[in-house]
Amino acid sequence: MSEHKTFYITTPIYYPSDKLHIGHSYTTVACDALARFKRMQGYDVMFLTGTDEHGQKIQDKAADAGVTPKEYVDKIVATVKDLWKLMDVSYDRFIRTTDDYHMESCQKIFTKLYEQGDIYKGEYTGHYCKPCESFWTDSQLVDGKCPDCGREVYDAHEEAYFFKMSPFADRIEKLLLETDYLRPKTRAIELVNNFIKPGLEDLCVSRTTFKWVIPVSFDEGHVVYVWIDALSNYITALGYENSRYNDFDHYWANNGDGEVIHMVAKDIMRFHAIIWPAMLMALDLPLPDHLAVHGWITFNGEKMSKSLGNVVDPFVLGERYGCDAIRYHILREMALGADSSFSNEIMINRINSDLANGFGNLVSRTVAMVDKYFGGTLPTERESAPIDDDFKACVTQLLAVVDGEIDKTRIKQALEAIFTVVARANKYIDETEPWKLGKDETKRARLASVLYNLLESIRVISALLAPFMPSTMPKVWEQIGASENDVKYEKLDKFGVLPE
Ligand code: ME8
Repeated sequence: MSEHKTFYITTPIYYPSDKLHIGHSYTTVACDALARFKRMQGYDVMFLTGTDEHGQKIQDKAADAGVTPKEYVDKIVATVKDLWKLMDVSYDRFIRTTDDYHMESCQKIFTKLYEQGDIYKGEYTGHYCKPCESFWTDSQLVDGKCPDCGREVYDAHEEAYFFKMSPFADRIEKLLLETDYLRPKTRAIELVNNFIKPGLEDLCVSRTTFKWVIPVSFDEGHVVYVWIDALSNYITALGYENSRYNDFDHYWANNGDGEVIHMVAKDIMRFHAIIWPAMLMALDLPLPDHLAVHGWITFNGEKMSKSLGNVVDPFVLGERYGCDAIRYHILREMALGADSSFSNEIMINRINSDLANGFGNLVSRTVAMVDKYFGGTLPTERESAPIDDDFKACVTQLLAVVDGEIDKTRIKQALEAIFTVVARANKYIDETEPWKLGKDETKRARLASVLYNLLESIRVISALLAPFMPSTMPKVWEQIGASENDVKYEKLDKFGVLPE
């Protein structure tokens, strides 16, 4: 891997209509773990998150609260930033769609698409779901209700601008079916069958009825309707069509020598799998490399959501269990594509079995034995045994396995691989029975070898876990006497790095 490869990763920009919950924390923490892993590998990383602040719903919420929309979102955005601090999220940039530079770029993008003929003026007739802020056509409704949340929709008619999607249908179909853009790819067929095969419908991209939005610069009374405003954040935040930042060529248009990944949940897959590529094609820009789509965190079988009100507050959990335990739990439970149900019980079991009994036990037993038998420093005299070879191989091969999973955005599988080696290390303790060796004066060299091998396995395991549990691992390094240098990426497929 070249030292200069770039890695750009984004979360969705969340609606600051209410406080965020553990579902939003999942996507953000998953992106954070990937960003940290890539930084550890030496990539030049840009990790973007932010908030999507316009729209009718926020306008209404602010009115209910008796404050201006800006006052309303400012307050929530402060809690969002507090949450990412609590969760140890190492974002490099935070975009707010109310930032001047974004609004200006978004207007320019809209105007450019209009002048090129990709956006035209027409009349909108359809149905609107307020909680989801989505417009639907007749054919998209399910039993006359919103296909996403199942609630009532309202009839809507008005003069509006449309983005012509059909010219891009073939390219999008190929992108979904023939490339590694969509992860997991199993969902590509469903998208193609539901949205592309029936004929890609033009997208309504303006409204006239609400005020808390970006105005269309060339037509007073029209405002940019959500998806152009929201999706363009991924490039305006790098400086596309603005002078606030100058990173667009570096992180986005750095063709072939960089990677761009968006992560979202399935609720907004369609926008990122179809509309966003179409916008980029119309703007004649390179496409992102991957769209990683995860399922929903559910609670009693239903999607956890602000509008359903069945949310788990990450602040409460964080204070009770600590941020790393929660990070570990959500990352370990959720696989790309599938839903994952949340309960305190599952979380506590997971923390007890993997973190306390598995990894915690490995570290505390090993460190206690080094103390008990050797006063904290191993003698240099050693004696290896054939049984060591398989164990060492397991440890030195782990890096390649984890790298492979991370490259495919398979975080759960990466953690599973690491915990297989945790179990293997605990098994090595049972096999070598150091407590018996400790009773026999003639076995001191053998005992020292066993404990050294265990310390080495902990060095590798903890370094690989650090992107997922960033605050705990430095404490482990202190306990095993590992320096910053010992836990560098280049040293994780080697054995014998800790000082003898
Ligand atoms: O959709 N399980 O914002 P949003 C897992 N502003 N992830 C969940 C989740 C759950 N129960 N609930 C929310 C928007 N999420 C738009 C996005 S992007 C250009 C614009 C996460 O506040 C998940 O990542 O409704 C989902 O896609 C996102 O929050 C939706 O956040």
